Amino acid sequence: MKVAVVGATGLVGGEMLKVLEERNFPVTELIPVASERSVGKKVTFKGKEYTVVSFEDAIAAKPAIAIFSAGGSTSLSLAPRFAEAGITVIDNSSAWRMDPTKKLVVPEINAHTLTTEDKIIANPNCSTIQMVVVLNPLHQQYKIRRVVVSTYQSVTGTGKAAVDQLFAERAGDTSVQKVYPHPIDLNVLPHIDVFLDNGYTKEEMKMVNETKKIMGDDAIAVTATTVRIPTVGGHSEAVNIEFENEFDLAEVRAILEKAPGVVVQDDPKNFVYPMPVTAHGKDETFVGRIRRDETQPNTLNLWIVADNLRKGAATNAVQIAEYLKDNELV
Ligand code: 2RA
Repeated sequence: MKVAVVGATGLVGGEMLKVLEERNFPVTELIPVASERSVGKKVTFKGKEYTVVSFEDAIAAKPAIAIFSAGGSTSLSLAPRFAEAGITVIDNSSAWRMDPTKKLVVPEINAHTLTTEDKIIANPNCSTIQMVVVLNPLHQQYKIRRVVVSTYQSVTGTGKAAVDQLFAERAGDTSVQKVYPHPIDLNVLPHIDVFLDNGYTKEEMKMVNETKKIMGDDAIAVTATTVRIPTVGGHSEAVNIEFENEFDLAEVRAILEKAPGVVVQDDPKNFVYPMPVTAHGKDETFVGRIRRDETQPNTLNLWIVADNLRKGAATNAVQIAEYLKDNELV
């Protein structure tokens, strides 16, 4: 299958290439694509060098699938052009996520809704994906009423310049370009993406709105505080979940142990719980610190960690591509 990776020179684009390779996606021809200033650069895939081409050349090459990770404005202008050329776009930006005509897909939850008519498929926000893969199986069993989530997000979610800022600060180098309004090393920023009129950030509202759309239930109340921390391995989330129905803690554990894409790491006595350093580079979502909220009925506390460049971006996109291929939708 001919596959284009749009934004191939970025942090997520590079991870897309790695994940396509590791999962042995049957790429017969790889088309790395980027904006004019990166055309001609080289990327490596399966030990071979490929030259980055322009958007126009990529459309002319007619890949079956184009995985986009090139920012919202590029997606808004170019995804429809790829789609019109018959190319199925899997888009990692926020451009199409809340468009009611586009599906927002986490394969473990709603890939079964995809058809050949879906030419632009939205990949959700990283912090939303890792939360919903854990929430969904519990929602099926106990029906979620309300979720309160606080995140601890890796600088890799911002991109390479943010990783450079963190390590430059750590090395005492003040010459590096600053992507955050404050230092990030030895600091915590309660601020991800832009602030909106309601006092929340766009990242927080993504968690609220995308969760309802992916899980297909507008009645789930979600409130979020999203925070950037000086780590690179993945995003962590403290999640408080109130259910309509009673639950049994052993049954919760059993449900999560069986949940696709989820790994339970919950043995606090032996210091076993999910962490960014252990989730880094992995495709799964890790859950631990599974315990009852003792302050009110039917309420659970969890700690969820995933590599945001993997399940939060590249892995989820490649899993969508795998579903399309396996079900002959491309
Ligand atoms: C972040 N959610 O971590 C973003 C990346 N999509 O900033």
